[in-house]
Amino acid sequence: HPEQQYLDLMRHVWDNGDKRQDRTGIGTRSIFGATLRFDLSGGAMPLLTTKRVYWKTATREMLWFLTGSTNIRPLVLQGVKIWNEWPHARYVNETGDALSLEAFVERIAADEKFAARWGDLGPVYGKQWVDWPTYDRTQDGSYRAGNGINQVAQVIESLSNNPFSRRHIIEGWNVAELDRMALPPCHKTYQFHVSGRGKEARLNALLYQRSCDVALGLPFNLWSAALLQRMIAQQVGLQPGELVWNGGDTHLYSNHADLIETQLAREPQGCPTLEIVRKPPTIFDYKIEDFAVSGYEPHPPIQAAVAV
Ligand code: UFP
Repeated sequence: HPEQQYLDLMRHVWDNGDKRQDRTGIGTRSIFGATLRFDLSGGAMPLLTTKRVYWKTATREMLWFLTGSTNIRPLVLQGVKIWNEWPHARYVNETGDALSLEAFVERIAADEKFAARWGDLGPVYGKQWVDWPTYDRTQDGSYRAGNGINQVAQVIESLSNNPFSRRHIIEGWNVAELDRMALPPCHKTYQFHVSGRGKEARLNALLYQRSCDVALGLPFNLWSAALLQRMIAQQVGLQPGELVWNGGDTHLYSNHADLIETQLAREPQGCPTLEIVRKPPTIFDYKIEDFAVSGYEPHPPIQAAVAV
C-alpha cells in the first residue's frame, strides 16, 4: 500500500531520529533528508487512511493561497482555523488586550475593518505565489515597486508552451520578506515536470519541504501538493503523474507518542481517489464543490496538540 511509506517514515524517525531541541521548546526526534513517492494515476491521492485527514480544510487553504490572500478572514468565514494563532498572538502582544483566541476570531469574522488591521499574516504563500513583488531601479538609484509576478500563471504558461522545460517552479522562499511573514514557508518549492508524449503525457511534481512535522503537518502537505498538481494537470491537459516529496528537517515532536503508537498499530484501508467534477476556465476559478473524494473510509481521527 502506498501509505506504508508514510508509516515507515514515521517509524524510522521515531526509532532513529536524533533527539533535538527546537524553536517551540517541545523537543523533536529528527532526521535530515527524506523522500516519498506517490503515483497519482487513476485519480489516486496520498490521503492517509490510518487516521481521518480533513482534506476539505486543506483544500480550502489551497484555494485561499491561489486567491493571493494573506488575511485569515476568508478562512475564518469558512470555519478553517489553522492560521488563527499567529494573528491572535500578535494582537495580544501589540495591544496588551488579553482577548481570548475565540473572541478574537469572532471579531475577525464580524468586523471587516478589524480583520484588515489584525488578520494579516504578512507576505506568506498566497502573496509570493501570485504576486511576488518586484522592484524597478529609478535614475536616482532608488527603487520603486514594479508589477508583481504571478508564478502560478507563469507555470501554467510554461507547461503549455514549453512542457519539457526544467524551470517550472513555484517558490515561496522570498528571502527579502521572510522577516515579515508569520511563518516562513515550510512547503517552499514546487517543481513540475512533464514525462511521456501525446495522450500519455503526465504531469509530475516535486515538493521540497524544508521542515516537516510528520505527524500533523505532512498528512496535510501531501494532500495539498497532490491537489495543486491535479488542478494544474487538468488546466494544461495532462494526466496526473508522480508526486515526489522531499523533506529537509523531518521530525516528530516528543509529545506525539500516543498518536504515533496508535497510528502505527493501524493498517491502511482502501485507496481514496479524487475526481475534479468540473474544469474551471483558469487555475484561479476552482471552488470547494469541484472536488469529490471517493473510497475514503479512514480509521478515526487522532487528536494531538500542534507545536506553535
Ligand atoms: N509545519 C509543517 N507543515 C506545514 C507548516 C508547518 O510540517 O505546512 F506550516 C511544521 C514544521 C515545523 C513547524 O514543525 O511547523 C514550523 O516550525 P519552523 O519554522 O521552526 O520549522
